[in-house]
Amino acid sequence: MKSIFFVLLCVFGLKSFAQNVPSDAAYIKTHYLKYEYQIPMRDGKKLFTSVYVPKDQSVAYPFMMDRTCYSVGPYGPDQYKASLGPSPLFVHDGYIFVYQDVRGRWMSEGIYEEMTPELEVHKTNKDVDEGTDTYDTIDWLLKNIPNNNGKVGVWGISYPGFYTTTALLSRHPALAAASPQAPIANLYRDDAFHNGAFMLAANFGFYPYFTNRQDDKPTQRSGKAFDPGTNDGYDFFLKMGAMRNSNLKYYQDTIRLWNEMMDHPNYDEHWEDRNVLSHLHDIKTPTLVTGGWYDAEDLYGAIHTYKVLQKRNPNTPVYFAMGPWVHGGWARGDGDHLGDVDFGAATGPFYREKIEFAFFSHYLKGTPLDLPKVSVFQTGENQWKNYDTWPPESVVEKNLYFLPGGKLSFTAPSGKEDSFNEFVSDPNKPVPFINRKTMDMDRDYMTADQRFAAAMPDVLTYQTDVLTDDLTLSGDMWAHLRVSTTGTDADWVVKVIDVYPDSAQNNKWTAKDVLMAGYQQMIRSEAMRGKFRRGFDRPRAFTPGKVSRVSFELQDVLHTFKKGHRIMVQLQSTWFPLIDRNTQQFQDIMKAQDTDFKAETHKVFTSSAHPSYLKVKVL
Ligand code: PG9
Repeated sequence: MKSIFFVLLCVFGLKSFAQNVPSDAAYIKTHYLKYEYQIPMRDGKKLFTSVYVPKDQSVAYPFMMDRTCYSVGPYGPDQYKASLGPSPLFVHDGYIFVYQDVRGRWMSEGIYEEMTPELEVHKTNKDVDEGTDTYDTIDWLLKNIPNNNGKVGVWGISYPGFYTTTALLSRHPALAAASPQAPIANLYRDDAFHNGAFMLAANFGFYPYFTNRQDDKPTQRSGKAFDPGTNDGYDFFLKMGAMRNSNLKYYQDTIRLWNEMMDHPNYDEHWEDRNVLSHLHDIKTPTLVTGGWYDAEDLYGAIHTYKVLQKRNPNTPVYFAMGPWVHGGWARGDGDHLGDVDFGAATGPFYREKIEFAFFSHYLKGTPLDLPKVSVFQTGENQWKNYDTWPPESVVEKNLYFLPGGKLSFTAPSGKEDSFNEFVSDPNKPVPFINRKTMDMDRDYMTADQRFAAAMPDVLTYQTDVLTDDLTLSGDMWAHLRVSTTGTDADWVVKVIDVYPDSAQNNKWTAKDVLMAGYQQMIRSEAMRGKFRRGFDRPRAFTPGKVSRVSFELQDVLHTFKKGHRIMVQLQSTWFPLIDRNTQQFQDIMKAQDTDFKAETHKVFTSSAHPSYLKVKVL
């Protein structure tokens, strides 16, 4: 979803691409006046800001602001956006809408930094970051835009979600409500890497288009998209070979932000500077954090932004909304299905009206609010659930053990034999992450049918007996593996799957060539680059043949495996081209040569001496 399509979505407004949501373009032209400003920041740089003001000046209005790196276009006082605000509800209720190009992007001055490092101390006017830019912007708006009611709301999705989180760091007294949605919290754990494995498909095509300037010269010109000449990413990236060839063959070191990822494969100061979570203290602004259970980009960011805000600011109202959505899926469409999977409810309209609009209307206009702190959609059961905290306090931790014979059970292994499963992992013949040709990280991969992978010799499959009762997983999961390899590094991919019974019927969304009978719906998946098992900042080689522990977090879920279904876990060591290939030799993979990629034999142990299991939270 981070492909050019998503960038276009952000530039021209999520809703203008929406299904079933009529564009407000005509209403906006007749009911709002647009103004454009260059707002001076404390260091003198000017940020380009569009302001849409209701023509009806009989009442005072709050601000709704979106700070973005994806352009506030269209530019020109007579060129209007086709949609304003998080949803049409805001347009028709009346707000002053503010859109700002962040520092160094598009028509704003300054130099752009990926996920601007935030400062804890600001000694001089040169000490600027997104928090100070937001503070200066709010101050200017309050003084220069007439007929405002003195309250500011900020919202944004993904990168704009990060700018919403950093708006909280402004700690401006007029900031009355904020909603960081799928916010990047820690770029290393969100969009760039997953437990040290590089998110290749998501990032490769993004940066050429995203990079429309690398200087302090405002421009309306967009970046130039890279044309791979194919939609077959598996073939394209396999032919590209080692990661260093991305520059040797295509980018020629011209894209700074791409090189920043190539140059920092380990978690280091570069990434700590791009981890905003440590700054989320002394926040007074009521906040609604929104995310999607099937967000392939910033799932970590949504969950951890909520958890840290709520834990470190106990006296501030912090709300959490998670639905069965892809990245940004709550902002458009009905949210009633994803791929072949039917959620049986119009989750999108419900969220936009009863959660998002109600939240901002209360804190910016004083309307009554009856909103639980936590609103989460329980897939499988297909119902909204409300709690005071997330995860719910009533969960019980249990271990789901990988057993001999491909069994998965809450009963620990007992045999004396040091049982294991083994497979040859060949990075030159990697397991595909999706069962179709694509150059992108297609958003439906997170719930896609995994039957295409189950039959592969380099995919291990473990599954429970048929469930005799419904079983709900709620909260985070951890994979605790005991493994060995003949190499000195390896990736470990764990996929948690809901296996439908043979009696399952197709639904109206089921693709024509798919049968829901026996469907293997992925509900959570994660990769771990084994050399980081001691920490993402301290890579360690495996000793060939020696049993090693590899433990890693899979992001939170809320899913009911219905009676008659099975729980399945698939385990593999390549997942291509979602993540880059591991040479399976202990080295800096970003600098590896094509000849470094070697097949190795991996073992996953399933014995009482070396148990492998998922630690899950059962509701
Ligand atoms: N998740 C997208 C992104 C984040 C960080 C870097 C590049 C892209 C986004 O949608 O903004």
